Amino acid sequence: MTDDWTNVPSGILEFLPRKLHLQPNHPISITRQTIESRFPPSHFTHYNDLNPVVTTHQNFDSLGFPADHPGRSRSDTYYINASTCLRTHTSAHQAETFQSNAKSGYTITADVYRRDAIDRSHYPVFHQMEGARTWNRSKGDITADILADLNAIPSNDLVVEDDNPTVHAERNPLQLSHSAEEVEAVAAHLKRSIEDVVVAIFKHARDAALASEDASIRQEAEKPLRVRWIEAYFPFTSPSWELEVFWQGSWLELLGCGVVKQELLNNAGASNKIGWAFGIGLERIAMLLFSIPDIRLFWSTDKRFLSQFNESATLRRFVPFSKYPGAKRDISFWVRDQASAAGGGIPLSYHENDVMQIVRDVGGDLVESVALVDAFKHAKTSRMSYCYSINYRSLERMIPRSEANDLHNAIGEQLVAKLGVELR
Ligand code: FA5
Ligand code: MG
Repeated sequence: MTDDWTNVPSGILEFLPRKLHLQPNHPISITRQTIESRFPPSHFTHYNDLNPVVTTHQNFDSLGFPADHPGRSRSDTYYINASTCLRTHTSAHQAETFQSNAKSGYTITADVYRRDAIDRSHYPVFHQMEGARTWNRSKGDITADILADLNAIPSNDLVVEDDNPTVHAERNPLQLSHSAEEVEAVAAHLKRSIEDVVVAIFKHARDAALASEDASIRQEAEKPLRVRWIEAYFPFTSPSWELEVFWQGSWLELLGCGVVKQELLNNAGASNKIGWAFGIGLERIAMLLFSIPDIRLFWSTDKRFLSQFNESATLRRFVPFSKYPGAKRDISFWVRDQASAAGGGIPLSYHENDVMQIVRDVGGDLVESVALVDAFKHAKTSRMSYCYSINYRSLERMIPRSEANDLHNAIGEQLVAKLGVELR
């Protein structure tokens, strides 16, 4: 099953059975249920147990990703072998679900896997929810039907910044087979549906904040929510958008969405349909909902974390248990030049995500963050030097200094063995 394209470490495979989105009283599961409740079973099937191992056809080709798209590279995606990977997004299931789903809409919630940076909001496994809704075009003029469905979504008083036209010839084009009128209607239905989710989420988050004993938290919750639509690009939708919220001083991307490419629907045997799709990151929503400060906490099995969430009670903010001190250690190394690239599985080119993976393999959840602090080229040898600062901190206990040193030394040894670098 494995081949020379395989790059999934065994540590990553251990996440597959966890299914946090199905674990009772887990914040990811509560977040899923909160969003699903805005997409009623009259129109939506909710899929929650699709296999994370998919073909590269499902994850990329069926969605129109070009052959040279960077997302396909072994530095970004976990491959089981050359034709099979761990899904990098729930969109991997769009084509098959458009084909098999009996209702006009669906949601798909699932764990997704990406080789990525290490910090408080990035983890190699996270959860997404895909949502889609279609209308049957063979019925003739369907614009009126879409607008009737739009009016059935509860109205709200959320003010959303939305400065761009629905369609823009260069930046966000209409598809050839669509009329401007249909797409205006589909886009309006999409945006209202998602705004309805955001209003529901933030109503819970605000109620929880207002119940806090901390006056500054209550005060912050009184401020109006700032939300904006911006133009985006995805190979499988056009026009496309992202929704951002202003959170703790900066804009945070919550989701991507758009009008589904007709080719994808045609290939799924649904050529008579037009519709929208979105993909939302559940950890980001859950962090806002419960004010959870670090993405690693979702994987904690510590009772002090898990016991704080109850799906049948009013939502409460997470109260951090004591914050243990961290230990920062720098590591610097020379990257060997191309000419001396050795065999033994050492990759030909240096990629930062390979460093991140080694740090994760050795340090696991004891690593809070990894940040590049310095990079320069040697004037004579042209070799590159990199320095990373690794912050070791457990969410559950105090890490002794000697343990941090041991981890740090082991990471250095692995960098030498697996990437062929020379420690400085
Ligand atoms: C996608 O994954 C598209 N499949 C979304 C989509 C679906 C577009 C359907 C159009 C139609 P993107 O890579 O931007 O897009 O991820 C979507 C969301 O997942 C982000 O907005 C963010 O909320 C979340 N997300 C992405 N990367 C991470 C990460 N490393 N950690 C946590 N959340 C993430
Ligand atoms: Mg994005």
